Amino acid sequence: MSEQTVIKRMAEICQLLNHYDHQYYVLDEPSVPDVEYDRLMQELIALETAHPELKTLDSPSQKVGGAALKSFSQVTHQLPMLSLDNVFSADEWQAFAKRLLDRLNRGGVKSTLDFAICAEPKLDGLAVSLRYENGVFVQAATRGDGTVGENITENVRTIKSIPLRLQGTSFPDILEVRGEVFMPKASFDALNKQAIKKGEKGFANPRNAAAGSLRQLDSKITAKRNLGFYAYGIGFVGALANIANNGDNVEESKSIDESWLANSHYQRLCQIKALGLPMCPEVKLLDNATQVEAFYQDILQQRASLSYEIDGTVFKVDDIALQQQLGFVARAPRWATAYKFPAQEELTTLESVDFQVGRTGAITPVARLKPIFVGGVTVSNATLHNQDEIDRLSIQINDTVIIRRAGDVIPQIVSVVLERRPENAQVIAFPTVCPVCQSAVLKAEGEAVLRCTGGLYCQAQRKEAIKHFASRKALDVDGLGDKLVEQLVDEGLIKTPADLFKLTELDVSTMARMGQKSATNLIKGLEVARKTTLAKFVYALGIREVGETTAANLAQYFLNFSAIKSASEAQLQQVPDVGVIVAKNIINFFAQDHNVEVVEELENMMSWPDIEAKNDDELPLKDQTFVLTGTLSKMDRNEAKAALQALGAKVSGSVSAKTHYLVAGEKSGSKLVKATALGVSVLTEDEMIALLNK
Ligand code: D41
Repeated sequence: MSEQTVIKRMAEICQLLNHYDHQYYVLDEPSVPDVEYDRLMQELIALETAHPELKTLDSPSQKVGGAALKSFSQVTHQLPMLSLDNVFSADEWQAFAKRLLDRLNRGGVKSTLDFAICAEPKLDGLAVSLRYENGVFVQAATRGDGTVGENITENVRTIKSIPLRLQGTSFPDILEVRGEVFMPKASFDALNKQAIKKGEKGFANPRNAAAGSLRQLDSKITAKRNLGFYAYGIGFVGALANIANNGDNVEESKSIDESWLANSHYQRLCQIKALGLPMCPEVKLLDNATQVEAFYQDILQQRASLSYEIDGTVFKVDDIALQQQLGFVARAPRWATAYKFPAQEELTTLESVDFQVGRTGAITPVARLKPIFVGGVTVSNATLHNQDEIDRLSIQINDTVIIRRAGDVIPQIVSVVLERRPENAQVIAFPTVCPVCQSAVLKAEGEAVLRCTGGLYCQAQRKEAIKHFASRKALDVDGLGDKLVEQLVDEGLIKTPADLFKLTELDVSTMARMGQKSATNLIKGLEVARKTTLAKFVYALGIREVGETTAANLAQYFLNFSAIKSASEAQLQQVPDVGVIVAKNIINFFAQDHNVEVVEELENMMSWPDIEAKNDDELPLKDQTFVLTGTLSKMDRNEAKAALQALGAKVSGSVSAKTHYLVAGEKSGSKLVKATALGVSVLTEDEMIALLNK
């Protein structure tokens, strides 16, 4: 690179970083994901290292963190607040550990990594310093640039978990506690729901919400925000001069300053905890560095079910004497590092949009993205849902977009970086006819989705209907996956679900890429699937908005299939969970000639027992609403659901104030958080089984 190019690139990066800083720290409106910011910063630092003569005094690399706002007074930290180094992989952690060892070895202190490590989740909040004098909370400051922060005393005073007076009597005159202020996930969700209700746009994530709440000039607003705090370390510790002047107290106050401090970081956290300050319950003291990877994996597993947002783990050499040996580089201690999780947000471009036709004819725009590694997987597609969503994002083809993949949640497009819209950006045009069967498309009043009107004439809808019919929760046809359904339809062997039962082994085995064994398996699977239950059969028909629960309710209410087929709209509405719309959908389904034909064929080829009427005393869980979440170990979720429903319980998919019980399996996530917040009774799997057996 020529010097001219370097100068130009550095200026470009500085301008971008300053711009992002302003958006992030001043306006609370982040415009690019953190990784993008970090990448630019790394690039700038690399260029500055290679060309020190080009480094400017006001370079963004010189201020880690944002400048203090004018409206808050400034606080100079008595001891600077350091920053944390990052590693992003097992290899990088190993390299960090090796550097640790080399340095300690050089000093002749340690030759193996056999020393304790304090392991902490890395909270995604804001670092603050709390100052206590004579046990009384007197000041709180943001980290700011590490040297000077903002005075946020009045706001921090409103955080319920932060004591305004320390417990006990054994503490130094002056004690600074460092930790992270954060907003619990449940509070964040509630706050955003409220904001959206009021037509405001809400915060992008819990960290921004915490930052926004701490930066309120009116602490009454902060007080309503339900912020949390976990201590991660100790800052300045010392004796008060005015007490030292005061005769008798001299000896006493000197006896309890630095000497109060334990010589282990973990013990120090416990000391702070004993004074009444919150300590993160997941913090663990590891015997040695070999346990680091396991802690990281363990916390990564727990991530979704923790009540607070984290973006990685932090590992610290526990022994303070070793910490002192290791010292600092620039602003970060050599004895600690963050070991971060893969980024959950990344930038990529929207290359094109395809339109998929679903089982009910809904036409869904699917974003084809330039493949991008995010949240631990490579993402190349994301749903755009419907026109409303496209309008909301104001997204166009060739736009730069932010993709988020958190945990096992399907990837979503969070927003568009409008300032990067290229000249060749193209408005996304919806099809005017069905892309599969060319039938007319229609948008029902009050609905956001566009639908193909082709019904079962549309090959896409037919395929989806058959896939649904054979799916696990429906007839669960062994040996019949989605790919095979597509092939059977494409080769003209089947047109309807009923055609499945007319297939012969010969038909199937002569198909392309089909072995004799698979053919035999499929025919066997179909033979087994002929015998089913009324509820599964009704569900398998794929009537719009008739899910498993509704199908089971219909079966339980009408007891046989003829009664369901011939029920009136009014009768249908007597069934639990069936409202006007679902009742109309059912009537509509049985009014279509092609459906009647297929259903009659199926009735002749399949069998299921009628259901015997139950009286109320056989339904001990009548009117009780259950929600299942997490992984159950003794029965599968569908079995549990069916068993609960058989006793009259309602099983719902989402937790609300009307939920009676949440059954929480392993790795329960947001539903458990919500249920706890709403005071819903939580049952373990064993407790549910006990209830079923009672
Ligand atoms: O949970 C955190 N975000 C966290 C942040 C943590 N668990 N420990 C931390 N430890 C430090 C040192 C090692 C410098 C005392 C930190 C931070 N620093 C930190 N947070 C923001 C800047 C630095």
